[in-house]
Amino acid sequence: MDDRITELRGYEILDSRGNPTLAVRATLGDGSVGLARVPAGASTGVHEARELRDGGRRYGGKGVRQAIAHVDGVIGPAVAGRSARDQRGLDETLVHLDGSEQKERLGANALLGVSLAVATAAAHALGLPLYRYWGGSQAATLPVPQLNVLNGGAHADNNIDLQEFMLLPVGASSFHEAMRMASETYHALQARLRAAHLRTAVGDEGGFAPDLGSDEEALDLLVAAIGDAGLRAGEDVALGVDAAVSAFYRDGRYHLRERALTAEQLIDWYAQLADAYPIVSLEDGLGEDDWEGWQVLNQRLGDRLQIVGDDIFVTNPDRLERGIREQAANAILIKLNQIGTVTETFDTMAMAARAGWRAVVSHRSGETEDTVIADLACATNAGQLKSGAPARSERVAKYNRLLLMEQEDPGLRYAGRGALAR
Ligand code: 2PG
Ligand code: MG
Repeated sequence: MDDRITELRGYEILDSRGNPTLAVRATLGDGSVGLARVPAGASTGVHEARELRDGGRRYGGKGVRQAIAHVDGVIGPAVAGRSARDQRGLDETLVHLDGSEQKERLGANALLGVSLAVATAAAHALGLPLYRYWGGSQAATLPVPQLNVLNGGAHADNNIDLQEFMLLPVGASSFHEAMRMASETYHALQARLRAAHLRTAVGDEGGFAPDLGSDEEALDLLVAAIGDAGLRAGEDVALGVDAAVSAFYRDGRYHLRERALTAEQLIDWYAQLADAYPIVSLEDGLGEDDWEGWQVLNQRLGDRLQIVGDDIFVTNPDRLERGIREQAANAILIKLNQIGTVTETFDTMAMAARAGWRAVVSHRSGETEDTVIADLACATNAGQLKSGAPARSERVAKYNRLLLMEQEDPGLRYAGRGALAR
């Protein structure tokens, strides 16, 4: 088998918001091909690896022609002839070639496109699905989905402070049962909104953004919808929240819609919500640089909630190491494009696992039909995958990939509630 990289080509395609993004095709000596499509965030953390955008008027400055030129003209020639199976060697070369602090020189989007395209090509060359190529016989777990079905915060024009309310069908016995529970709840929620003459249009991730008066009202609505679907809130379907408050932090306070709270006050409010509702997971409860606040948050609520860091850790091993040392959380959100290569992502996940932390593999708000995160979640036995509502094809594509895997591969089991236990 000739698994040497013979060609890398970048292409400009569109993401789910109609913004340009990068597709990369890797071709190997034996003719195997791998195609990768790169996602893009909206509420991006300041410590993330930087995607390269063209600027100017074209596509409002969001074009990716420079990133493509880097794939075709810089990275391609530099890695031609390398074995596609040496992912670590490839990714080290990419990081070295780029040489900048946050991968802004060649662009994290260019680097990730190449890293993923080569991995996919290598899997094809070996005749393996990507999750088996990555995870071997150890890949055994289908993740609990975190489905964002209701939105507030910066993602919506209503009176809700928290950005994402998610369904976690922890009580299901299989992945397809989990998706049925989630979909039935989603439709029950839609019916309730309709009956109350509230808006049922959906946002970027397929969740509703009704004009509700408060976060508590949103949580009441979700609990009611779970009941309408004939399910038990907490037992069958639990709730998760992404507060995403990084952007609201200024001068020692979190400036929510109608209140300005200190970290301690915000934590008090989370504790009240956790008492009153079946919430099991809280993401980005505090800001991306509020390390002290995170410590308090984890001390106060870490024994009853999964405390997930997204913007604070940005899938970065250095930031995660600090988080583990300071016991700032007990779980990490994993986004490939926050760090920029497959190997660094695996290293971060391995570090989290060694510390006994949980990992939630995640989409971005700007997505494509690419399903690589489904394979990543399964390959690493992460146990959880956040991919939006059970609506809009770029979200459902990931869930569909897992639904097919479950039916085709008897070696895979649904993680269930155990994914959240320590
Ligand atoms: C988040 C993500 C995905 P974005 O905050 O977790 O829901 O949003 O991709 O816009 O950063
Ligand atoms: Mg988040």
